[in-house]
Amino acid sequence: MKLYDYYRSSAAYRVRIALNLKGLAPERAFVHLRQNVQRSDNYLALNPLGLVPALVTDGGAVLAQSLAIIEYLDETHPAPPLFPADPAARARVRGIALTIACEIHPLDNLRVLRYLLHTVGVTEAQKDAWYKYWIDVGLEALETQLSREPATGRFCHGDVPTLADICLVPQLANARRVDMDLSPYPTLNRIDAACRALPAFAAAEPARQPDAEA
Ligand SMILES: N[C@@H](CCC(=O)N[C@@H](CS)C(=O)NCC(=O)O)C(=O)O
Repeated sequence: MKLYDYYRSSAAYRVRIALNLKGLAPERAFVHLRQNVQRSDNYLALNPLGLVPALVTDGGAVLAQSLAIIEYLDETHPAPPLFPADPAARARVRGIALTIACEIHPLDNLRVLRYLLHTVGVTEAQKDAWYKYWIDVGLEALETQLSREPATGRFCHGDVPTLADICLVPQLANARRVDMDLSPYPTLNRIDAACRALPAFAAAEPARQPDAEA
């Protein structure tokens, strides 16, 4: 397998965590997002979305979308499972993951921020406020949900890491990178700390990747 990755990509960070949990170490290629390599002819030929991550499977299929890639890894390498067994529990885990992957992350993607700055013409300060606003809206809802639902355990769902945690940790890392105040989210912070204490999560952190920059 080959993972197209970028250290600061939170969607790629999700896939790195899942690979580590599964004990998989594919070949890696690094796509420098701030230098716009995702829009190069070579990369677009591989992944017309122009986004990372992409995973080339052992069979040569090119997979895009981090959640689809993680489900593929879970189906092809079932241990340890990244979802609980019960259908309602699985839906809860997917719901938490999708709150992050659909309701927060796309609004703060690099291409959206660039559009706001260069086409809409907002100031840097307005762009930063946008970025933080959508993270806060999503995290507030997640904090309420996770703090009151009994299914929440040491991790987002029970005491074993799932896809929900795989999405939460990179999103909080993005928030910390822009110095957001995360104190209103004690449940999310507690789960984040429990995850980051695990070697699979720790080894996936942006600063520990071969393409990391200061
Ligand atoms: N929904 C996609 C999102 C992928 C995505 O947005 N990746 C970002 C990095 S986290 C990217 O490649 N951005 C490049 C850009 O915006 O130009 C997934 O989960 O894989």
